[in-house]
Amino acid sequence: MQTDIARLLLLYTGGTIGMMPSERGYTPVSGYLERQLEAMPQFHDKTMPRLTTPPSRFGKRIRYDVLEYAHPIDSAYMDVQDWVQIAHLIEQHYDAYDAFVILHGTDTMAYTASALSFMLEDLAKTVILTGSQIPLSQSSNDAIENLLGAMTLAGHYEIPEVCLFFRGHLYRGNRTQKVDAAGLQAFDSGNLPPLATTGTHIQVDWDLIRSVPRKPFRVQTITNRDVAAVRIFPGIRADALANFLKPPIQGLVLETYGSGNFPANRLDLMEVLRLATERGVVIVNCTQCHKGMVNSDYAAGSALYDVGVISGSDMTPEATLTKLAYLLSQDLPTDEIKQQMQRSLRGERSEPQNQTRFSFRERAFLDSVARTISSIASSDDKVHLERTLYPVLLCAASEIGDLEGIQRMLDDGADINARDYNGRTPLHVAAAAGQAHTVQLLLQHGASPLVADRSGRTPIDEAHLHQHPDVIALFK
Ligand code: ASN
Repeated sequence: MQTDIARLLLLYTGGTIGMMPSERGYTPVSGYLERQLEAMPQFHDKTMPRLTTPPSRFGKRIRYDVLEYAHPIDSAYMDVQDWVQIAHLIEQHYDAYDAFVILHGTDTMAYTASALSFMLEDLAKTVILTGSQIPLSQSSNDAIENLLGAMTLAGHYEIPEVCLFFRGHLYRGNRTQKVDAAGLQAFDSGNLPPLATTGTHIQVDWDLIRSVPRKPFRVQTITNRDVAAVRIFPGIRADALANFLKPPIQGLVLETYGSGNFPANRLDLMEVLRLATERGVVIVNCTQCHKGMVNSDYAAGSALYDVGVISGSDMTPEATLTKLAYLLSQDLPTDEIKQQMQRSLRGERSEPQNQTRFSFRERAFLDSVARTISSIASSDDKVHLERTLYPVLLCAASEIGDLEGIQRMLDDGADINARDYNGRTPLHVAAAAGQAHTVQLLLQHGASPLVADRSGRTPIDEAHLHQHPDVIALFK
């Protein structure tokens, strides 16, 4: 296997991971982290002139530079200007590196991840935030595992999103919340499964990962800090709520009970909300619960919409607050901000599903699309449709082992080595899914086991990675 090198920028902003004990408790120490990494064989191969990891089992090394905040901070000190600074650092170094890992304290990591996800527009590279609950300076820690996991994912996979990696799970950053003050499983993403998990092997859920944008990357900074969040509690005073909504506040995250319920019988509170929305304040209803979404199932919740509050669906308060700040930082009319708040911009909220959704995994769906293509008479349209759809359909059919469907598409002239948007061929997909009969069929029809996908992996690598001995045997 040839050794190739991924270039990674490791940005250290602070947090427990690089802290040392002091008289007043743990505190970040400048320069410590880089010195420490240089001395650790997992993070630096001493035969290499610059910070470089040893080759991974895919034969890839990660060469990285550590860029440290002038004064690394506890993430409780993070402010809007820090988010902007991080976004600008990524922008400055965007072309020089393949991926970015940001070391950050856990306390406000979910806020920074959410804010960055909005500010980094049309991001085409992997950005992963991580940190730890126990400092690297302690002999037993979660720092090594988290940092190594984040670097491995960033160095091997092209995941064009702002992610957060912790304790073996890669999450979409704007879906995360800190859920444990001291436990090592400190983060969770209540409304979206992890994008990837690491363990004996790495499992990436490509169906969840956003596709690479077509437009060039740019940074749109957050400059507006006229936003607030208020957690409703029984007995809340109307003037307390009114204080949260006073000018210059322009956006409020209203954290309500359960599926978006509010004490709607309290006319004093309802009046405060109505007056604020009439003034143009954007008030978004979010649940206090870690899982689930707001809806109009109860009268106690739907009354809010009558006074101009909008639904935050299943967004976290962290994502809602930073999204409000991001939208308010642009010169947009209030109606446009409200519309965008109710749409997914970076996968931070689930799209409404009032229509029946067809899954690419359903045989009947694949079959009907493939049949429609093959029945088209005009040759120009047909060639165009085939080129666009067959690679995706073939990959989908290979994942579920739909031999008949694959055969029909091949008979109809589909290219067996065509790639989907991740550069993966049907053979990659079948090998990863352990579909031995499909692998056999594809090989018989001349599929190549040696083509590399966008992350540099061949179908043979996939079979090894996902440990499918029957598929490995076929390749041999
Ligand atoms: N107070 C620390 C921070 O957020 C907590 C941590 O990183 N585990 O910076």
